[in-house]
Amino acid sequence: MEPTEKESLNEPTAEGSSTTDTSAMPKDPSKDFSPENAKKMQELFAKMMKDNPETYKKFEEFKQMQPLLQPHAFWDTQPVQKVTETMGISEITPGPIEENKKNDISTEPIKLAEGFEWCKIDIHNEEQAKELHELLNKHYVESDGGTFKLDYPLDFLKWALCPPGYKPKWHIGVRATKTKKLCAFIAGIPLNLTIMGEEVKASSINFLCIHQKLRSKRLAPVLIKEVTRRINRTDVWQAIYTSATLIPKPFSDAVYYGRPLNYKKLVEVNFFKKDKSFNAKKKLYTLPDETETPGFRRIRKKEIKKVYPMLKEFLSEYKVAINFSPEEAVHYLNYRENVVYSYVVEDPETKEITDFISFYSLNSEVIGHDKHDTMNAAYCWYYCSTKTPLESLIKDATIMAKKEGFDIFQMLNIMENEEVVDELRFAKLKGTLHYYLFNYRLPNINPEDIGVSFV
Ligand code: MYA
Repeated sequence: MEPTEKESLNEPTAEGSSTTDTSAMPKDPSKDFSPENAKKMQELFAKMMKDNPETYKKFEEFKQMQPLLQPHAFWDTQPVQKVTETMGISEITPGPIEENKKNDISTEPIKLAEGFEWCKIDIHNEEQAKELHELLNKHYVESDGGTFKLDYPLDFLKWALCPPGYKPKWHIGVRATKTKKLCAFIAGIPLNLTIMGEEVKASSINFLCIHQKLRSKRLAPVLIKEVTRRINRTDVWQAIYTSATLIPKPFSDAVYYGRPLNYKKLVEVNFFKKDKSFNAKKKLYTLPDETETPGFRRIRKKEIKKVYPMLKEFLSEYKVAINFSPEEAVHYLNYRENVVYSYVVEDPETKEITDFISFYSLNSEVIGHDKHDTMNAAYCWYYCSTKTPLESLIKDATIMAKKEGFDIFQMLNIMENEEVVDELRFAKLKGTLHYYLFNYRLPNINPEDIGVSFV
């Protein structure tokens, strides 16, 4: 606080000075702006917050949401929840924010800036698939310091973008008219959700990417409007998406956990900092060579049929969950080398399938390292358990991931994941992933109420 302001604030009023001598009275702490008092007030506030974890949580949420109170030229025009709606001022009834009709949606593409044109990206066309792969590898998500860059192999992209019933028209590219170079992309993928018990036909949006040279030119809103238009033309009005960027307005925020599988390498690539306890930690993170649950083994394609009803039942418990069709379950959950790794527990006596767990593979390029080119990460995908405790299932998944050559097993604190992190020696990683719904009102929910995973 500036001294002038402090002095003027502490000045006795004309009225006060003429009637009472306040010099002997203790200062009103709310008007004492001395550094000592500020420190005291801070300590008092911290103690108050510690004594009231619920209030503290609300305060932290509020602090985090501060940027959302700023104007958002694009998002303020879209049917998404406003931050003020979920601050507990009024009750929220889950449901669509606006109702529309397909025929009111333009059949014409949104206008692009001069020098750019829309194009369809056919991932099954080798040339176009390579272009997309190159755009994403060069310009998609990288870690803070630029040390790691996610690497989406073509097989992975085909799997992620083309589930049964996928819409080729929702894989949208932007090219420079002159050079025909692909410089931006966004993908819509159909999916069904269950939100608070309601079945919602929706889409998920992923792989929004703009060439670094074209950033901050308001191209992202144009891509988002075009994918919205194309999706709306098929009579779908809701979408789910995640992003590390905070925009109006997440319905939940999840954090990442990582279980080192190859601790030495993770330290060498600087994913974990080396400290005095390196040897102790290396020992601590050692896993058994073989899985421990009797009957834990790789899934056979025909067994997805058996897992499907179990998984559907399991996911129906979550407030926001994916609602797989049988065909989607085969696509997303079957074992695919280098893409998805899926396992079941077969009861050794009854031969019944009782549990299921899967993870997907997503490696990062390690930039500028002389010994390592990639860091191989396994990401927890879907699971359901009827007999085996989740802790044992995830432990066996980490053992399999280690055997398959992964360096780390990562997961968000969605589903029941947080329950096992301490016991299985997961470390909290940096970063938050915000979960969003488009055109759907929903009170804030906890990550453990989410049953949708993203790649
Ligand atoms: S999340 C992955 C996002 N991609 C990356 O992080 C890759 C690297 N970054 C980039 O390529 C660019 O920085 C991007 C922004 C493309 C992200 N989600 O063009 P701009 C808003 C939504 O000048 P750029 C994923 O793929 C920003 O707040 N909006 O910005 C899910 C501002 O709006 P406003 C975002 O930096 C995507 C405006 O864009 C994001 O050059 C889900 C500025 O535009 C973001 N991640 O490009 C998309 N980042 O002024 C929404 C910035 O209002 C889908 N912005 O604050 C919605 C549902 C649509 C379908 C509905 C169907 C019913």
